[in-house]
Amino acid sequence: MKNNKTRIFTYLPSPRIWKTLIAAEILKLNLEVRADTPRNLSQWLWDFDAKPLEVSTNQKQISVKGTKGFTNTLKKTKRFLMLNPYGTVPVAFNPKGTIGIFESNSILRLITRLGKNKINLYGKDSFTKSRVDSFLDVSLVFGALTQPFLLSLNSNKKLQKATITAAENAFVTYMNGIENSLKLNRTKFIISDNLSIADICFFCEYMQFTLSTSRKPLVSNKYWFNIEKKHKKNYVKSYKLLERLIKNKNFKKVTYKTLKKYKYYD
Ligand SMILES: N[C@@H](CCC(=O)N[C@@H](CS)C(=O)NCC(=O)O)C(=O)O
Repeated sequence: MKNNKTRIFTYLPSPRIWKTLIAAEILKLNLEVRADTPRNLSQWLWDFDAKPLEVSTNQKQISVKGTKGFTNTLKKTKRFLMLNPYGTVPVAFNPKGTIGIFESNSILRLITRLGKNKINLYGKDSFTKSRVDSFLDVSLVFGALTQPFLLSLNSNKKLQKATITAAENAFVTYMNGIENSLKLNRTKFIISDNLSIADICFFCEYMQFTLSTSRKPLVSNKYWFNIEKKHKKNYVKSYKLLERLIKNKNFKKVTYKTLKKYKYYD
């Protein structure tokens, strides 16, 4: 049977790929998801035809030392790196395996484009779509600036004060913009009174940050504090939006198992 599904390779749970899974749920789009826990993923062949190493055939593989979130050696194929030159997960592939899409926001855009005839989550015209892109871009900047902090919370190396300060500044900058937009435009969602991928991206990027920062660092640290708790009072509208999104049935379907553990659901 011909496979016409978009394929995703990722670790789970991951708020980064939740972006895509939530959009796919809303758009009723079937995806092929190949995934494992972060720990197990280093025992996989990273390829379009990704699979656990023990069942992999004699595919030529390149051993690459993980740099972001993976400390051990990863087995990536040449095809994987041709399709996905930064070598990161999550990654999406067209059904034939000739095009790779990397960066979770770009995968989210892809899914929204594929499902555009069902519900328009992107926006009706070029200006609205580009405004959505603006929010997706600031989310990526926030994610990139806070990644060193999130990774160092789980590391055995000492967390530097400068890393905490950089993450705090990134959180405040990101949240200020979301809050200003909601307050000044008086819209129900970020772009308008309709849900868009800007909201999905905001929800997941926030979750990526808060799920990690709610835990104390592995190695106890005198500079550490809960960044979110310190600033929460300044973001009333943003937290209202997050509360509304968490109750949405499509968000709940994708995130329930993980968020229940963090007491977001009873
Ligand atoms: N901004 C990227 C971040 C992706 C990323 O950093 N992925 C890390 C895992 S957290 C990775 O694939 N690392 C692979 C490696 O270290 O080689 C996104 O949103 O997709």
